[in-house]
Amino acid sequence: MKITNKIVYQNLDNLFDASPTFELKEGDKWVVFSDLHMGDGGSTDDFKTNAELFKTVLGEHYLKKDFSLILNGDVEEMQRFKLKKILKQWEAVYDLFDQFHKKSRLLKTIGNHDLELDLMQELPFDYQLLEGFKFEYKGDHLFFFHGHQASKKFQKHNALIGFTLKYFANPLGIKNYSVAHSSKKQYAIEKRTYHYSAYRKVVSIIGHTHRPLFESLHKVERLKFKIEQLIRDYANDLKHRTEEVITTIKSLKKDLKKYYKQNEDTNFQNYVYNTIFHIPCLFNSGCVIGKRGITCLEIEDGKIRLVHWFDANINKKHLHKSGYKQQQLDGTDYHRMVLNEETLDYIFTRIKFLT
Ligand SMILES: [Mn+2]
Repeated sequence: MKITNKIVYQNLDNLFDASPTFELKEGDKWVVFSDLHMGDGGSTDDFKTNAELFKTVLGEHYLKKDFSLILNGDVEEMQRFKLKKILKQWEAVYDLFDQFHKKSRLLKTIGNHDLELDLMQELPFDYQLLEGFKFEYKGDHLFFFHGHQASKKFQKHNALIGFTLKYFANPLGIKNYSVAHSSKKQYAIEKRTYHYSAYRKVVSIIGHTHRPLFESLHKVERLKFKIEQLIRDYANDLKHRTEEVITTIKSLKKDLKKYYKQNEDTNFQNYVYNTIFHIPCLFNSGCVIGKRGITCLEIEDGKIRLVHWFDANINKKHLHKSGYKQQQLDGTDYHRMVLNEETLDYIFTRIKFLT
């Protein structure tokens, strides 16, 4: 069976319709993490590197500030590790999840690396496991799902295996299916989700590709905008004519050039997904296992933010970037940096007028 884009869109539509809806109220605070890939704590456990950072940020920042928690898939790395070992190794993390579940709220979606959870008679935790869900905000919708549902390989696998056995992965090679390192696959998944979301006039929030997106913008565009903005500030306002701003512009330019060099195979023109208007309908929380730290999305007081958390001992150069809101977590060397921020009202207004 050939999987066409049309089939993928139909499946996303089915998922949208089948997903439960929760109301997002003006004062609600949510943080979205995805792709933790928790393992057994050994040398091949990708989660291990940022585990302390993650635990601290979750417990000392978000829990204390009364955020509710969204875990948007691939929390457990069950393709490579036994669930029992994961649960035991990261007991402290599961304790934190439990605290969110009891104190405020926790919503967890399934990813392609923890699909087997769906087969279990009884989950090892108290909170529900959803394939997707929606937030209704003033009549508009934010649609949360992990993102593998927009991949053709995954759809093909589902179609072949059928419903009851769809998650017995091994024989068809879905087991080692990972898009995190393939630029082309990442782009195809983003593009389909972008077109679907624009058509449906919703904001989709995914993970899966490990690539943070804000208003359907990839790092490349976000860096370009940031550089332009700093130059504009520098030219227009004397108080912005500082060494710090000059250093930041230089370092952002360097980042951008480096990125182009590392991804020569990629057509960056395509990052705007080939539509006449750019629709801010796709967001991606990135991942918890990033080399340079953790990215996440925050939804607070009607705003959405892309946030980067990092350890200043490892990523000193981030400390000197201006033009970004930064904040140190008390008693730690961990820093929170806001990469982008926008109101949901403005985002949905643009979606309404531009689609
Ligand atoms: Mn995934």
